[in-house]
Amino acid sequence: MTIGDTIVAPSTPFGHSGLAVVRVSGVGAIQILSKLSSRNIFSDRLATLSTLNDLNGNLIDRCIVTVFYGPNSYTGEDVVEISTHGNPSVVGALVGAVCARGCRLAHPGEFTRQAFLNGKLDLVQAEAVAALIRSKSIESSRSQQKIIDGSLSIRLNIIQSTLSELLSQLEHLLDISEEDVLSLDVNALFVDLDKISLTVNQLQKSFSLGRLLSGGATVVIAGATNVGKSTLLNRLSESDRAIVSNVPGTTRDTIEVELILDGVPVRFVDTAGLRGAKNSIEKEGIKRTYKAIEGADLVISLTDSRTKKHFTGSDLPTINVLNKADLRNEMKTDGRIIHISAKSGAGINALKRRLINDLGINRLSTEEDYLSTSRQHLSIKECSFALSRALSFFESDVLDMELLSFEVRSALDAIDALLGKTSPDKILNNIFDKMCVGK
Ligand SMILES: Nc1nc2c(ncn2[C@@H]2O[C@H](COP(=O)(O)OP(=O)(O)OP(=O)(O)O)[C@@H](O)[C@H]2O)c(=O)[nH]1
Ligand SMILES: [Mg+2]
Repeated sequence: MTIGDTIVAPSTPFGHSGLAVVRVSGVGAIQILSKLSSRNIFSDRLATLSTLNDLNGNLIDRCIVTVFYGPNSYTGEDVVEISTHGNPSVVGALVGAVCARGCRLAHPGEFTRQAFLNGKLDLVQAEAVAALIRSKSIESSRSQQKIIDGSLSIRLNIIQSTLSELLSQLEHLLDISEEDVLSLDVNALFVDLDKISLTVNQLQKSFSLGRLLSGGATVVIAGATNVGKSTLLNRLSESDRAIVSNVPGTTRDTIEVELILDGVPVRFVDTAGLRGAKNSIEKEGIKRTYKAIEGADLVISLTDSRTKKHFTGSDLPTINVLNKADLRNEMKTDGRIIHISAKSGAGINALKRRLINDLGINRLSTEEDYLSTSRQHLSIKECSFALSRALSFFESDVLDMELLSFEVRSALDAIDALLGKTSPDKILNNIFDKMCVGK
């Protein structure tokens, strides 16, 4: 290790603020701090007021510095956190002065990558750090915080160690005589594998809810022209986001608004009304409506009269909504149709409740652990497939130990990859490069 492996980055966003934090990590972190502050001794984790100067002795700022000696730091290395006044020039001068002392600028996510490489976090926890920073609701951040604390890793490590144990038993049996193999308790082996398979399948199923909590859902409002789609979007978002008029064909482009429903970010998309389009601009608008429907999780099919049909051109879950209830003076919900008045707001809460139910938001719990990235989902699926192939061998009269051992090894490899024990650089780059600089 050289001082050049020491990294620096602002950990707070660029701009004017009360405070800004600059983080330095690596073998030279404390030596650099000593040079900037002309002070040699810093107590571990004790916030200390220090005057920092650049290479030419010019004042940068009077700052609060905190030193975390490795390995008891976020990255596992010596870390210095410097709180300056929140001014971009001060932050720039400080980062420049640290680099002038031999440090280099950190890549996005490099502090967390370092923590991962030093065994402070596994890959599932590192992904949760990124998801926590991106999360749009307190429910979602709490769920990621639980994963950072290790709740999901504990479950995955139990699966990992049980599979390792089973694999070593199987490999041992492959090495010994046939009579000894015959003494194997096949039933016990089946029960153990079946139990792991059950847990793995539960985790695999958790992905749809985990993705919902962190990534949110998209709801498209579709229907004929003039039924009140834009009025509904404005009502839901309590804004004037979309133009409303009694001229059919007012909305041409898709218009998006994001709301948080019980902790889940839901993107509502207002669309061009569906009808035999009169001109090329409207035709393009309608094409975009269909494209929006393709990428949605649910459609609100809106109409404004009992005599008009609901849009049925999609296989997605659909909520049929009858608007302009104020004109008919009726609010009852008949069957699966929800009556609303987008104009007055009547029925909007019932519509929201139905959305929360039909999107699955009401099944979310911050007590549960969810897989939430496609990478995690892919690994757990591989593990689940390998285990179900392994279990299928027990249906034969003679248990093929070699094939069984191969599938248990595949299941174990998938869990190791999920935890980041065997992840190639390409996958690591993909995860850490998407994180912020300074994290
Ligand atoms: N009385 C009544 N009028 C409504 C209601 N919702 C919408 N309107 C009116 O219906 C007309 C059309 O509303 P929009 O929201 O522009 O309809 P749209 O479906 O977006 O229409 P396009 O963009 O042309 O497809 C406007 O005059 C609205 O004021 C409602 O609940 N009650
Ligand atoms: Mg409209």
